[in-house]
Amino acid sequence: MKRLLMAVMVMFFAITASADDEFGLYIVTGTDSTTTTVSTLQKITFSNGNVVVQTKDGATSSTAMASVTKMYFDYIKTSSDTRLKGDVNEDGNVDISDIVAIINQIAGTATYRYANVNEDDNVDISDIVAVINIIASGGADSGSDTE
Ligand SMILES: [Ca+2]
Ligand SMILES: [Ca+2]
Repeated sequence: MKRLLMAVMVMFFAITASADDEFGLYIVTGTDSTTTTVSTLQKITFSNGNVVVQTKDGATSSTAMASVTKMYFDYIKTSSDTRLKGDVNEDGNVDISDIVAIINQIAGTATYRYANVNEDDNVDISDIVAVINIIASGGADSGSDTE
C-alpha cells in the first residue's frame, strides 16, 4: 500500500512538476486543511494511526489518520495568482478553446495543469460545465480565490 502510494506520488511529480510553481502537500480533515510546502518537506510517515509530516527544520505535525478525509499534492495558490479561473490553456481568455483543452485532457492527448476548473478530485465533464458557466456568466473571476 505504502509502496503504491509512493509510486503514485512519484508519477504525479513527474507529470506535473514545473520549475516556477510551488507544490504543497494538503491534508484535509473535514472542513480544515493544512498545507506544507513540498520544498520544506523532510518526510511523511504513517505510524500508530497518525500521519506525521516532518519538515526540514525538524518540526513535526501529527494528524490522526481516522480524521483525514483527503490528502493530496497541488499547486499552492498565492495572492499574486491573477490567472483567470477557467483559463485552462493559459492564453488569457476563457473561451471554447479551454473546453477543447479539457476534452483533450480527458481523452488523454494533452495535459493542462489548470484543467480541474471546479477544483474537485477529477478532470471530467463537470469541469467543462464549469467553463461553460464562466463563459455564460459573461466573464471569468480571478483565479486568486481561496478554497
Ligand atoms: Ca484560455
Ligand atoms: Ca474537476
